[in-house]
Amino acid sequence: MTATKLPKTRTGRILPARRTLVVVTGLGLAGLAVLAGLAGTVSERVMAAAPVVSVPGGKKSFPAATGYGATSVGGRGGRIIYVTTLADSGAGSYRACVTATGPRVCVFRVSGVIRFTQRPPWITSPYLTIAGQTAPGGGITLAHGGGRNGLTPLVIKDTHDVVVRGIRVRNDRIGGNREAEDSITIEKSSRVVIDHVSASWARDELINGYDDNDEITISNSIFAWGIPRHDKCALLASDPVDKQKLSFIGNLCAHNGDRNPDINFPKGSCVEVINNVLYNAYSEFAEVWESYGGSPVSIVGNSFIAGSNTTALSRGVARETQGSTGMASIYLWDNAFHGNFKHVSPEVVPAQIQQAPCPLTVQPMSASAAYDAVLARAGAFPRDAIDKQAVADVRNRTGRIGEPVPAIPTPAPGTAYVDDDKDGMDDAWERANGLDPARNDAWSDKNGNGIENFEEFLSYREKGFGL
Ligand SMILES: [Ca+2]
Ligand SMILES: [Ca+2]
Ligand SMILES: [Ca+2]
Ligand SMILES: [Ca+2]
Repeated sequence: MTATKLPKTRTGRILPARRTLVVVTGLGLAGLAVLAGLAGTVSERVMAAAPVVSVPGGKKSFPAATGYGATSVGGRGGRIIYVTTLADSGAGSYRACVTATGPRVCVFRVSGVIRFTQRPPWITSPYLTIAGQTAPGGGITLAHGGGRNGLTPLVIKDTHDVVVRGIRVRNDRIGGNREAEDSITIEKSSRVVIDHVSASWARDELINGYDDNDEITISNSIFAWGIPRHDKCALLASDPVDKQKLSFIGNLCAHNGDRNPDINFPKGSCVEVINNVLYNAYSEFAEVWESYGGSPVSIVGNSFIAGSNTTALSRGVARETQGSTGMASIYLWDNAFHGNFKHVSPEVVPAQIQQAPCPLTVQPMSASAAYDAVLARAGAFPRDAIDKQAVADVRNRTGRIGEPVPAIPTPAPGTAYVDDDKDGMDDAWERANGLDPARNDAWSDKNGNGIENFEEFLSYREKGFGL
């Protein structure tokens, strides 16, 4: 076969004959120590040039925000609304905060499980920040009560500019009439950030983008243990209408049979799957679909790691051509594969492209550095028993899909910081930083560095968790 007869990708940018074998050699000593004793290789076939990075401009949601959602306004400049009860509804409830209108920030004065006994609240009004980092003790977990209202606990729908950070969403398994549900659904919304969130025990995806979303970031989160036999990490788009920009960065998917993640977007989309740790898939890790025109996607610096449910037939990067309406454009760079499975499935090769479909929004870490970072810092802090178990399972290559069946851990109680001026910031921290503990100065910028006092306070809280 001559080179001129080899099939080109749709973009015509590369011929399979130009494939080269690149062995990932970027493991530092720490990474090697962590990976010591693993079966399998740390290698990858790629036929690609190093990625181009272009960090988007504009004011970030918070200093560490990354990805296409990073300029979400969230609740900046808005009301500080206290959550003072774990009750489903009423004054001081989470429901009252998220269903209020206008720019607003939910600040938690309690810790524990907020269990919805009615249909969980939908977030449909824009300019909202859920600041789980403010909670005392062990933080906040959203759950549902099973039965007729055992529905997706966190729904962001028909809205924009929503930032959700530092909470857990743990569907409960109780109740006999539960409908299929996600842990988190983002539907027909734009400029949404899900960051340092943990989700488990959904009967559909742990996180699911549905319909016409755009400018979405899902970062630094833990999605572990969907419920068999529909145990799925992330369906990044379902039934997309228009092209989308979406970033999936620094997450852990653990103990989910497939959709780790699932990628099915129209042409012209910018989709990036960067620096994630993907553990113990059964049928598939990442799946790239073509039923909406052939997804363009950059899959960069991820670790694909076999667990006890992974078999020699499991696929690391898969291309799904059922209902194809156009070939996908798949850019692979610096991914690490550990264990005996089909690392890059053969059907992927004709769809591989030499350069990322869109410039990456972040400078990627090496897969091994990302592995360490994700295991150290992903999820909601302080970590609860489920996240600790998920992370330990990755480190030890232990655990199984669907097991164990835990009770939802009850976050430890704690005492909220003193905040007599009710601006959401600890008055002692205010004094230490020259702010006014007798006045709401959440949205001014005392030190003139371009970051509002309240966002600086949230960063301080996160440092207290070791983040
Ligand atoms: Ca779903
Ligand atoms: Ca204060
Ligand atoms: Ca103040
Ligand atoms: Ca500042």
